Amino acid sequence: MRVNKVMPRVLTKLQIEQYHDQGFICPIRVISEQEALSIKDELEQVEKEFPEEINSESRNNLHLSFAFLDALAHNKIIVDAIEDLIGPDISLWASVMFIKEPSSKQYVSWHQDATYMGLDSLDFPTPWIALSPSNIETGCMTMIAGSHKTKIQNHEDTFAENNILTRGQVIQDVDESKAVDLILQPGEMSIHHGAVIHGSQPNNSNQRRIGFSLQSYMPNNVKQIVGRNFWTHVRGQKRQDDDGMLLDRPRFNMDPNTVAQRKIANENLSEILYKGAKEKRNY
Ligand SMILES: O=C(O)CCC(=O)C(=O)O
Repeated sequence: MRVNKVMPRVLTKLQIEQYHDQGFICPIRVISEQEALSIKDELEQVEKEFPEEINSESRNNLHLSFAFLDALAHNKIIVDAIEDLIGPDISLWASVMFIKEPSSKQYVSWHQDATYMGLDSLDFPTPWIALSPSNIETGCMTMIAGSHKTKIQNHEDTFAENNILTRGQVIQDVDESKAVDLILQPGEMSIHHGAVIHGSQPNNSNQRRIGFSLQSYMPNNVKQIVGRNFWTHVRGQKRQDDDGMLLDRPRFNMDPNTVAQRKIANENLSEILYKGAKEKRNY
């Protein structure tokens, strides 16, 4: 999808072209480093306070339980950048908090996001916001430039212990000569295409690597065809799906209304992501 706008809101014309040509752009400053670190502090506070709600296996759709993450999902700079790429009617499908603990073996194998998302399109953008430094030492994302132009590749489910993808799904033959590391400071984001091949290495540093992946923002014509259509409305005209609902926004952390909606949305998400899989993990 190409949205030709005369005056982009946040992205430069060059960045828009890069997104279409390479399948990703980076870095884009969203909030200050200070603001990112205070979001990280709040995240670590709620991890202590509500360990049932947020933990390594309960990491999907946290924007429905915590108001400070909902605010990030609706951040004007992020949404303006997305509007530059997909136009004015925007809904969010899901979010994932990707945390790699210090000196841990957790990694993400080469994959294309759109493979198991159950959508009738591969063409949608995912912002990934760094809440701590994301670099080669901490295990930043690496993208294969231009790989979004190929079709979805064969993914092998491995369920490997340290692979933090749902199925541990792997694409075997990847042209690593086109690999680009996405280095981000806290408060910066990258945006990647639903079909770009990417992955990330373990965190070899003594600090956590935390990225909030808003996966993904879509225009209203993209439909969920495996599960039900649960969406968070973000901007513009509201979606009208007859097999789902628009989710509410939390008014405060652990708003019981949206915590309950998150449970339903996560059950739906799990059915979609694990459709046809031989095993099912808790995330
Ligand atoms: O956080 C990571 O290392 C991987 C995240 C990812 O694959 C994604 O956001 O699509």
